[in-house]
Amino acid sequence: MKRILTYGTFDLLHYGHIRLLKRAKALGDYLIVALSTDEFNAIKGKKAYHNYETRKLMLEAIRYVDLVIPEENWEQKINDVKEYKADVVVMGSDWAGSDRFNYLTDYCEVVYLDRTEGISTTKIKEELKLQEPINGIDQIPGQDETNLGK
Ligand code: C2G
Repeated sequence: MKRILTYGTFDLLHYGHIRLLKRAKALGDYLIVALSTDEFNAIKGKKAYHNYETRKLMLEAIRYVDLVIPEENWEQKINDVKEYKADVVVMGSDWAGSDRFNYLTDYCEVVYLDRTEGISTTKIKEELKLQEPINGIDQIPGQDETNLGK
């Protein structure tokens, strides 16, 4: 059984995350996601919209994910690779060549998959800030003001 390990915050889950997880799982048989805790996010200078438990719940609902473990610091990766017998660590290409991951090649294969362009948690947050508040009535296509409530 080929075991894949990946790391991330996975806040406001979007199709870039899903595509990464799908392609990571396709490299093996078992996918472990080390999910950044809220405390580690603070160290990374990130504040997730959803807390760790919620982000974990959402990841565990994804068919490609077999196990979610906490990512609590930058230094745990070698132990994770050994403890979970990971054959491959997979990250998106924004991490390609990073000192945070390249040293792991002494312990396992390291694969960087193309990052999905056009989507990010930051983009979602920024664009939501610009949106007009929804008026609370979901307009059914073709429905106009005259027949509301009939
Ligand atoms: N990702 C992607 N395409 C996007 C957005 C994200 O492929 N449009 C990938 C990232 O490259 C990463 C994973 O999805 O591999 C999770 O992304 P983040 O939640 O932003 O994770 P990050 O903050 O990069 O945390 O120790 C490493 C860190 O925990 C990684």
